[in-house]
Amino acid sequence: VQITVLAGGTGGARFVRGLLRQLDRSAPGAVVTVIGNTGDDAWLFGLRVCPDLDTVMYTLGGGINEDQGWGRAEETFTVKAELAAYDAQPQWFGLGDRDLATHILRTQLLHAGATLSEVTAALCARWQPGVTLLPMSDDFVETHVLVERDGGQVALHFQEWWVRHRAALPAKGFASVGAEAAHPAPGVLEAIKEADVVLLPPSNPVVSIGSVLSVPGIRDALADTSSPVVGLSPIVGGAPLRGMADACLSAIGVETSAAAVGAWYGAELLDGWLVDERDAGTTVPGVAVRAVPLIMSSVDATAEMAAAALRLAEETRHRG
Ligand code: FO1
Repeated sequence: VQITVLAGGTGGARFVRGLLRQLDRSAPGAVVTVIGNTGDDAWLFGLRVCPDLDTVMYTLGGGINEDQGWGRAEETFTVKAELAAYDAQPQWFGLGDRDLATHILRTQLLHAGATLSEVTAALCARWQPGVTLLPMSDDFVETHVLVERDGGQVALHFQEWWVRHRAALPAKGFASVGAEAAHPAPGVLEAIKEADVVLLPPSNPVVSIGSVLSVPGIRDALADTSSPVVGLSPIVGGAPLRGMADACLSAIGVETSAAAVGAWYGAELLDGWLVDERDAGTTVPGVAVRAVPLIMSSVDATAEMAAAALRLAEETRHRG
C-alpha cells in the first residue's frame, strides 16, 4: 500500500505521525511519501531555512520541540544571543543552536550543487522519519503576503508576516513567488500517480497545502488520479485549531468553515472530506463527507483520524 500525503508544518507533521501509528497496526507493509511545503522557506544569515520540511523531519524523527511544534527539543540560543549582541538582523526569527546545524549543512550541500531533494534525503538519513520526504519542488518558491501599509500594499515574506508581525497585519492576498517557473521535485508526480490513497492533512489550506498545489502539475496530478484523495478539515467549529488559517482564508475570500474549505479544494481534487463531529451535517458538492473527532490530542487520537480517512478513501474508491 502506497500512501502520499501533502503536508505543511506542525499540523501535517502531527497527522503523519498518527498515520504511521495507524499503519503499524493495520498495514505494516505500507509506505508513506510526504510532499512537503517549501513556500515558507527563507534565507537567514546566509542560511537556507526550510521550516515545514524540518518540522516533518524533526517530528517523525523524534527531535521536535513538541510544545512549540517547530524547532528542536532541548534547544539553546547561544548563537542567537551573540548575533543580537552585534545587533545583527533579523532578531525576530528564533534560530536555535541545534537547528542551525541543519541549516548550515543544508546550505553547504546546496552550495556544493546538491538539489533540495538530495539535501533533504541526506538530512533524513540521520533522522529516519519513516517516510520518504520530498520537497514540493527543487526550485525556489516563496510565499509572500500582500499587506496594506501606509496606504499602499507591500509584499512581505511569509515568515516576516507570520513571525515578526504575528499575522496581525491584515493579509490582502498571497503569492507563491517563483511557482510558475517551478517544477515538481523528482518523484513528486509519481508519488501522487502511484499512490493507492492521497491524503490532505489539516495543514493550512492556503499557505501550506495551497502552496504545494501552486507548483505546476501537482494540482492536475491530484485531479487526474483515479485513486481516492481524502482531506481532513483544519477548521473545527468555525475556527482553526492552531496557526492562522482563518487570517489566510479571509484574505482569499473563503469563509472559515469546514464546508467552505472543502468546497475550496473542491470535487475536482477531493473524493472525501473529514470534518469534526461539531461540523456534522456539512456537505460539499460532489464530495463524500464524514464527521469524526478531528482533534489531534494524542498520537492515538490522530491514528483514529487517519483510520477514518483511510476508511473513507475505500468507501469512495468504488464510487468511481
Ligand atoms: N515560529 C515563530 O512563531 N517564531 C519563531 O521564532 C520561529 C522560528 C523558527 C525557526 C525554525 C523553524 O523551522 C521554524 C520556526 N518558526 C518560528 C515556525 C515557522 O514560522 C512555522 O513553522 C512555519 O513556517 C509555518 O508552518
